[in-house]
Amino acid sequence: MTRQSRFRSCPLCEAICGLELQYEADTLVAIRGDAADPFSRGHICPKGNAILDLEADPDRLRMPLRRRGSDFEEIGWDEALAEAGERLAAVQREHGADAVAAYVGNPNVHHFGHLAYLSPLLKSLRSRNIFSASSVDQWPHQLVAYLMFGHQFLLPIPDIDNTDFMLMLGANPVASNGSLMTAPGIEKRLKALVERGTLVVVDPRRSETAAIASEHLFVRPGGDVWLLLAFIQALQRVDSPRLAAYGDRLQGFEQALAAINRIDTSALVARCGIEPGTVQRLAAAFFNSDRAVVYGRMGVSTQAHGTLCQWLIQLINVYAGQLDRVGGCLPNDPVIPVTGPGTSAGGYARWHSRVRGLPEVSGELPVAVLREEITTPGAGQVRGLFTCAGNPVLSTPDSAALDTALAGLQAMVSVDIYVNETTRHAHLILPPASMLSQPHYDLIFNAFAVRRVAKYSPPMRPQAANERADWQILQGIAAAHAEASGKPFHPLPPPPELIAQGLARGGEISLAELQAAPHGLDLGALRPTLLARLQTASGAIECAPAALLDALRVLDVALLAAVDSSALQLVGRRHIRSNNSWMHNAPRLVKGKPRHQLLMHPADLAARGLSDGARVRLRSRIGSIDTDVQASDDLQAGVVCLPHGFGHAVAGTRQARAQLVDGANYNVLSDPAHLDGVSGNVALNGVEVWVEAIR
Ligand SMILES: Nc1nc2c(c(=O)[nH]1)N[C@H]1C(S)=C(S)[C@@H](COP(=O)(O)OP(=O)(O)OC[C@H]3O[C@@H](n4cnc5c(=O)[nH]c(N)nc54)[C@H](O)[C@@H]3O)O[C@H]1N2
Ligand SMILES: Nc1nc2c(c(=O)[nH]1)N[C@H]1C(S)=C(S)[C@@H](COP(=O)(O)OP(=O)(O)OC[C@H]3O[C@@H](n4cnc5c(=O)[nH]c(N)nc54)[C@H](O)[C@@H]3O)O[C@H]1N2
Ligand code: SF4
Ligand SMILES: [Mo]
Repeated sequence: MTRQSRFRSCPLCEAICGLELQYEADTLVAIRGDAADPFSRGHICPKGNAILDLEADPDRLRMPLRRRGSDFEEIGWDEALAEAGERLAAVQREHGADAVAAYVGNPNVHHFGHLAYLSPLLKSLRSRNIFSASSVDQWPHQLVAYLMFGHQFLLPIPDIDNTDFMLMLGANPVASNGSLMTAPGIEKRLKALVERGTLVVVDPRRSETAAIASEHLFVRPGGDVWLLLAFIQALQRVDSPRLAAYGDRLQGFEQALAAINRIDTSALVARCGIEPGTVQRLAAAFFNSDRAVVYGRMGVSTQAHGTLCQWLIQLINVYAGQLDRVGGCLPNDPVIPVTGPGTSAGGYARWHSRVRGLPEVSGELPVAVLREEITTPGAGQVRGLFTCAGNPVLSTPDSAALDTALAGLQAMVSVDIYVNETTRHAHLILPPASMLSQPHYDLIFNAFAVRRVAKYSPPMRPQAANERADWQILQGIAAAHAEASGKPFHPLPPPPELIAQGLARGGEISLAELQAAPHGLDLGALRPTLLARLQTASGAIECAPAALLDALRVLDVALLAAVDSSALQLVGRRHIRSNNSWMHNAPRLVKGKPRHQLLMHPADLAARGLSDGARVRLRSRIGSIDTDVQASDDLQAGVVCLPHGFGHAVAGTRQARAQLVDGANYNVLSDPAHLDGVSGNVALNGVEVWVEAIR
């Protein structure tokens, strides 16, 4: 049979690589990187190939399931959509709008049909209890962009291909392929940077990225805020001529510097493990580079001072004149605008969670409170849950308690392709058709890309009669919910029309032009647009938001060393063959040596009489898991490292291969009270743990 190549972008991670999918009739038979994609130029990682496994997976749901006792029965689409809407509406009729919560997971941003059609459903629900994976991830980035630039998506992207000096904190793009910097084939880009300039990585582990960097600095988990404060203090030894370029578009800069200068950073080594001399050397090197950027990601966001860290990072870039400058960091201005008129600028503290009173960010509450909102009685208690492409039982804190709480819900409706740790609690599961049968445009990742790029992905194969597209399911539930609640419902047009409308808003390129370029278009490098696009009330960059000055004032003055000396600090890691919690059913990705182990420094092993390979119990303040240790010199002593997304051996799931994968759930240990104080983002990293042998 003849093979035909079809092209689209990969929906599995931020890198949005171009894929060449080879079909025989409408059967997918092979995948490779699309060499003609001007952005990814043939790059592909093991996950991209594992789409073959996802497509063929016998455990993948094809029809809706309805709970019957402890099992599920298959039902038809019309019945499933009507029942989903009615069940959620019934809870709200009895207990009020806030009694239904929603949790929206990471894959939503990778599918146009999810992202664009979720909002009518969430609007119909009108609940304050909206949660997402953003509050175990990038909230500090969004909040700082909102407070400083007036829009949550005015995110400065490091100009990785044009910079000469990059200070990278808490990111491991060689394993993660990027993140808030869409840069396919990033390892090559970083190696090129190391060849022409300097890449300094700050991480408690000598990560895969640290291993290829010009320099690696071990930092104490959660200690970066001190490093960044000392860095700004050191920078000020030199006047910055470039600062003047911002003119009156800079508000509160002197005030921010004064607040920073009041902080005593003399105990730097005790606080973050880095010598003051090192900081001074780096600050000088950064300042003396014509094109330089500081970038911080997961490791500095999902920790106790996430928002302060992201703020200080932007202030450093401003001080050196590198914000909105080629070779520094600049927001992308994508062909479908994500900022400006008609977009949601974000928000902060417009309402608070019922039980703990934590502030809203960008219209959502922190997922750290989901469990308590379900289990704490009273008016507004959550009794129903809608999840879409999310697995909070493995991905969010206090997992064991959340797992129990989900089992007690009055109604739970999930849009998902698997019966997994979370959806096994649902009363209804509605599985969208394969993304390969759907049109796609990357609304978000084009906006975070290191170049101005655009690509329209058409359906790779027709949608079968018994399949429903993601957008049809979300729209179907929204319509049924509206009808059951006596509200009007206005459907959106199908995806291609909506994409065309978005492109028309940008006014740069049409859908027809994109359709004529199946490998995508490269429209050039990042360009300075931030100053012209600021959405703050003052029209200037707000350098001294009150919430951040307050947080700086109360920055913990107690030295971390005062804590229990037998405790270790737990941090996470990603692997090139992992995708959060949900691709462990793909044989291509799970073959080979196990990767779930707790990495531990030999000195920490010896101090506990443990040897490499031992079975151990890992305890935190709120939970404990059993796992295997592996000795590693790549860690600082006192820090242990465990990947998240494991813990599949539980009853009631339907993922036969994943069930056999070794590894326990990290988030049984993560503490819903250990948060970034400003945003409420969970401090997944730097969790205090104790390790003991299992006898
Ligand atoms: N300890 C620790 N915890 C972490 C992290 C960490 O570093 N350490 N990382 C955090 C981060 S950054 C994130 S983004 C979150 C992710 O948290 P989540 O988004 O909650 O979890 P995922 O593992 O991405 O689960 C995705 C879900 O979507 C389903 N799915 C996959 N494809 C589709 C599809 O096309 N349609 C639908 N409807 N469903 C689909 C999968 O079956 C799975 O149920 O985890 C966070 N949790
Ligand atoms: N292969 C693979 N790729 C992925 C994913 C995946 O699961 N697997 N997930 C995707 C998702 S949803 C996201 S959000 C991105 C995340 O992508 P990245 O932001 O690159 O995240 P990580 O790979 O978790 O790297 C975080 C690093 O921070 C370090 N760290 C921990 N605590 C601290 C600290 O206190 N200070 C400092 N300076 N560093 C610290 C960790 O050791 C780790 O090396 O990756 C995406 N890409
Ligand atoms: S790097 Fe990301 S986008 Fe590229 S093939 Fe791998 S999973 Fe897909
Ligand atoms: Mo993420």
